[in-house]
Amino acid sequence: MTIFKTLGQFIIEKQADFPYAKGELSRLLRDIGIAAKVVNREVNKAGLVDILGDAGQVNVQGEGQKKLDVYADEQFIKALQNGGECCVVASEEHEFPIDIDSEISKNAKYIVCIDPLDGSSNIDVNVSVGTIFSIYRRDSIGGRPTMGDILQKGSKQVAAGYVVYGSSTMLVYTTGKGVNGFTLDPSIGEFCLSHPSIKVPARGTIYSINEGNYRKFSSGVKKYIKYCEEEDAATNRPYTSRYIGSLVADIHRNLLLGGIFIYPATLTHPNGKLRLMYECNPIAFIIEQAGGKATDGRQRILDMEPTALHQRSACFMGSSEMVDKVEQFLRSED
Ligand code: AHM
Ligand code: MG
Repeated sequence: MTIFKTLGQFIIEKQADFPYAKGELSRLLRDIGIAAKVVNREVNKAGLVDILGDAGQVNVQGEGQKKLDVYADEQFIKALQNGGECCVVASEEHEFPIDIDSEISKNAKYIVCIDPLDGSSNIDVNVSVGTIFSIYRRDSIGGRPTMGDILQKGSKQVAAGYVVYGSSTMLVYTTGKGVNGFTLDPSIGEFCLSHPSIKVPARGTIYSINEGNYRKFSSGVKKYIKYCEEEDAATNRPYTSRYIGSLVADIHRNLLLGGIFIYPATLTHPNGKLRLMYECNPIAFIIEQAGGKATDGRQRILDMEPTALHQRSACFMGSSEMVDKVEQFLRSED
C-alpha cells in the first residue's frame, strides 16, 4: 500500500522553514485546508441540493453573488475566526476588511486576503471553480491592525495558495520555498502530497486569454495573439488556445503544462479585471516560486504598491520565456 503524506504532516515537517517557526502559520494553513474541504463537499453536491444559482445580493464589485460565493465566504471566515491565528480577513465579497477581534485571536499576527470562490460564473454549469488566498504578517505592533498592514506589496506575502475544485480537488501552496500540490483523497478526507516541487516549464504551447475582448486589446496584445497563431516549427507554433474563464483552473493547467495566462487592460477595464490583493498577488507568488514570471506587462506584480483593497491589475503570468515575449510586443507599443 502506498503511504501518502498528508497536508497536515507536510505542513508540520516544513514548519522549521518558516521565519517565525512557532506553529502559527502552520495552524493557519491547516485551518484553510479544513475550510477548503467543507467548501469542496458543498461544491460537489451542487445540483443535488439548493446551492446553485444567485444569492440575490450584489457584492462590492457590483457582481451578483452566487449562493456558493456566499457559502464559501462564510466557511473561510468562520475557519479563520475559530483558528485564532488571523487578525483580519479581506475578502472579495466584502467592501471592508473583517477585523477578527476575539479572545483567541488577540495575539494573532496574520492577515488573510481571499477570493473564496473564484470563477463563480462557472458554478451553475459544473465547470471548475477555485479559492485563492494570500497571507501576510502584520507590520504594526499593538492595537488593531491597520489598512497599511493589509495593503502590503505582494513580495511581502509569507504564504499563498489556491484550491481548485475540479475533476479532483487540489490545494497548491507556497511559503516561499517552492510550490507543492496536494490532491484530496475523498475516501480518507485528506489532502495528500501528489505534486511535490512544481516547476512551470520555461516555455509552453498554451496561451489563455479571453479573445472575445480582442477588439478592446492594445496593439501589443493583438500582435502577440497573432504571433501565437502563426506557424513556426522551431517554437512549436501555432500555440494552443485554452481559456476556461476560471483563473485557478486556467493557471493550474498552465502551471503544470507550461503556458501563459493573460488578462490585459482593455478599453472597458483600463486596469484589467483581476484583483491585485487576492487574485494577482497570490498567483504571482506561486508562479514565481515555480520558476515562472508574473507581470502587469511592464512591472513585476509582486513589486506593485497597493493603494486599495479591491484594486485591479492587468496580468501576464506563466512560463518565463512566454511572458518575456509578450512584453517585447508591449514595448513595441511605446
Ligand atoms: P470572479 O472572482 O468574480 O469569479 O471573477 C474572476 C474571474 C476569473 O476566475 C477569470 O479568470 C475571469 O474572471 C474571467 O473573466 P472573463 O469572463 O472576463 O474572461
Ligand atoms: Mg475571483
